[in-house]
Amino acid sequence: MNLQEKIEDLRKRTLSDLLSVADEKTLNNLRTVMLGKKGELTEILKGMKDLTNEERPVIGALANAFRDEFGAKFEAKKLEIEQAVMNAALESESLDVTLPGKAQKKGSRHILTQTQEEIEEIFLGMGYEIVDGYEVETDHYNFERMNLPKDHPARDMQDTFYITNEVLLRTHTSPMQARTMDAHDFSKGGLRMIAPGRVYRRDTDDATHSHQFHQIEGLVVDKNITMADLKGTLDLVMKKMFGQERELRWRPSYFPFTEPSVEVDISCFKCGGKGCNVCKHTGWIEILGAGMVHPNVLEMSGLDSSVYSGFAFGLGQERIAMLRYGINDIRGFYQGDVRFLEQFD
Ligand code: FA5
Repeated sequence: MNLQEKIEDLRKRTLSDLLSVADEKTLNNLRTVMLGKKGELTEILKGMKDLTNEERPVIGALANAFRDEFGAKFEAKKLEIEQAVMNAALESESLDVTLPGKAQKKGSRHILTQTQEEIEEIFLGMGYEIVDGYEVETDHYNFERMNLPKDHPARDMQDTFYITNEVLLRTHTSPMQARTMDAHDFSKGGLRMIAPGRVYRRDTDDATHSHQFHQIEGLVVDKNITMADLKGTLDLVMKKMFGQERELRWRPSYFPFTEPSVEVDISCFKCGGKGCNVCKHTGWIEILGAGMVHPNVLEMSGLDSSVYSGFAFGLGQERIAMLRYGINDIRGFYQGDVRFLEQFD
């Protein structure tokens, strides 16, 4: 076979191979077999040097024409393959926009968090600062600085989870009274703060009690603070939370860290005051404890109790949420049941 025939033979084979190629890898292989370093056409072109002067331009022109023809057909085939790959991908990834969608569940803040933020908003509006406390507290701040020395019988009012003799889970947010008074610079003016947070008690869980719940502590200390300031403040806050028509009852009470002390009850949300299982047949639900800061508590923070006075209160956050939303079992807050929580989105 002379060179001219060899080129023609190679051309026929290659072009027929090109027709049947269906993927890019085989296509590239074909090009290497043809035009690579040791490719068939390359080998033919290498043999050109042995041709006569008359033969060389003829064979050269033939080889070049074939190379151009191959190049053009190669590119066309490549495009065809790419198109086919793209079409297959589009086909397999196609979306049926008429199918029903999957609804994304939207999270929301817990009802206790919403209640806390609402109360914070009211106090912020009255110029109070909001402070954070420690759930793991010392006996010193939880009890001693609250006028409850080690052997004080009133410690039994708050059954305690102790971690060591000196460290415990705080039973109330009141230790924040001592901590904020210690940190406050009274030469620059009085103190008004609320301290929301989680507290722990060895209480038996029932519809209105939990061993772990939330309180919001409030404290105002300045010169000339009186019981009237306490009553006015709590009246205003409770009416903002529950509406003007709700009844409040102020009862004399006892807390070692306030003198005098009061407990504030609100008429039962379930029975409206007639008596039921929620209010233990009294018609009232205790919602907060309060009083005038005991002189000992002020003195322990280095304040002169003949110059400074103050009021303090501790709100039960769950009780407030229960009253506002007619929830009759406190355990609902902690069980994470979305059917319960979704009602307050
Ligand atoms: C106290 O904890 C005092 N530190 C409150 C206080 C602060 C008085 C400042 C004076 C000055 P008491 O134990 O009554 O007080 O709790 C306060 C409120 O927390 C109660 O009125 C009630 O709403 C709520 N509470 C008490 N125990 C539980 C419980 N086991 N589960 C849910 N809420 C509770």
